[in-house]
Amino acid sequence: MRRWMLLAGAAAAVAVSVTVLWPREQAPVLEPERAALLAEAGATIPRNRPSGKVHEVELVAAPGTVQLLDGRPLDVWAYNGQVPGPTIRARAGDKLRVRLRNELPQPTTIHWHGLRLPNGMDGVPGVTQPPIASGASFTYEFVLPDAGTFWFHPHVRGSEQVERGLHGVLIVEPRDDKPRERELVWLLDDWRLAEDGQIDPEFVTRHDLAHDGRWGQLSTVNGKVRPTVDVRAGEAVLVRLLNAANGRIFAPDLSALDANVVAFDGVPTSRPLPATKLELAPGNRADVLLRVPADATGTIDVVDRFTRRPFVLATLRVDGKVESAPLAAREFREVPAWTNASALEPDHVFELNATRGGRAGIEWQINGKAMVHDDGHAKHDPPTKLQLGRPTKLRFVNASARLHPMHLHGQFFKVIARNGQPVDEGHWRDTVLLRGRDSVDVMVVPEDEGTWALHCHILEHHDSGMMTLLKVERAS
Ligand SMILES: [Cu+2]
Repeated sequence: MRRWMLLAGAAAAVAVSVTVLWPREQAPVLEPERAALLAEAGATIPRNRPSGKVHEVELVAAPGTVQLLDGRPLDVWAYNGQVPGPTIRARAGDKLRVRLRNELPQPTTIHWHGLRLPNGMDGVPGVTQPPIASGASFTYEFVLPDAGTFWFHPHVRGSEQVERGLHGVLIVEPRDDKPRERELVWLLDDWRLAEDGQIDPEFVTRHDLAHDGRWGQLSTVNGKVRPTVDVRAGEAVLVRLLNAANGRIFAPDLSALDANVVAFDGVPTSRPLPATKLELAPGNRADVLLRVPADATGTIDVVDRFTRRPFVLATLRVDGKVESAPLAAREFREVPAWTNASALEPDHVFELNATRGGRAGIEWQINGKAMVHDDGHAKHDPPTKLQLGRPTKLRFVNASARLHPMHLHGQFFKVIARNGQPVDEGHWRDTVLLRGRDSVDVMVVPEDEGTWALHCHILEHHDSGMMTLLKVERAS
């Protein structure tokens, strides 16, 4: 414990260059209780200033064949012929410029999951950009304000395109070059295969919609079933975990290791949070700093325990030993407790439920409305309006018995209550899991203008209508 406290002390000394969010004349005018919430420490998350550097990437989305799972040839759709797609590593403050060429038999887009970026670069077809037709190209370009673990994937027919293999990790490195622990990137996914061993081409089935989306019979780490990863006794390793599955929730058990979550959904936590009940819904990321015990030998299995049938996700093989060096200093972030917000009435309530309708007979809705958009053309009602800079309380009410990981584009939010009980998770999120009949309150300070998607990240629920729009604008 003492070691962490020392680290937290060191963390305060890590300099972050930030931009002022609003020029004084544009600062939001707020009633006193909201102004107090905005004034709470950490209520807005600082951004790295633009560095002036550009990081260029070429991506081609196309059908292909890869050696995956147990090494068999598998027909996929892939970025640059790889599943997972190429890991993009850029630096906070740099501009990322990605030229995407669509060689798929369908239109596509890329959504940059968890990033704070200009609305026009968010990749939501029919809302922030037209879908990119087969054979066409589009260039995404934006500054990376936050160091952390993010990912990218299509926002057109995600239930098919993400499942067929279109997804990749975006790691934004901190601005400084300080030495850090060895890193592992673990993209978690699952696969529903047909009898011929290929990806089952029945997407968004009635069964998927009546349940928690498409759950496959094979789970993988970076496309491999139960990989073995070499570690050394006494070694500290940062594992960047990401759930890219359509529907499956992962709960990796890291209790055999001294493991702490140091960032969640791309933002540093307020302090190291013991990774004892780690749960990753589709879209979630957790950076876990773990220490292999100094006396470890043989192998250590990392077991998934979300369902009643635990299975081994990956095996660590202890090969050699190192002197346990002190952990590198890292940045933690003040996260507002926002305890005074529990008494506030929610500004907006989103009820989640299903009804009969749609192509497969079940349609998922938010407040009684399905937003159908799977062909890349969105039909929707006027968006819910949020005021720029105003701490806003959103309530999700799950009127169904199914799971719904709710994802908000372009902003981070904090969970402040679950089923009426105040909660302080100690970290920000962009995706929060609701179990059946759950009610969850979150606070968000919208900091970027534009029309942002709010949807269930179970891609079958999403593609059958479980999405709505929030429009962030300045008070007039
Ligand atoms: Cu859902």
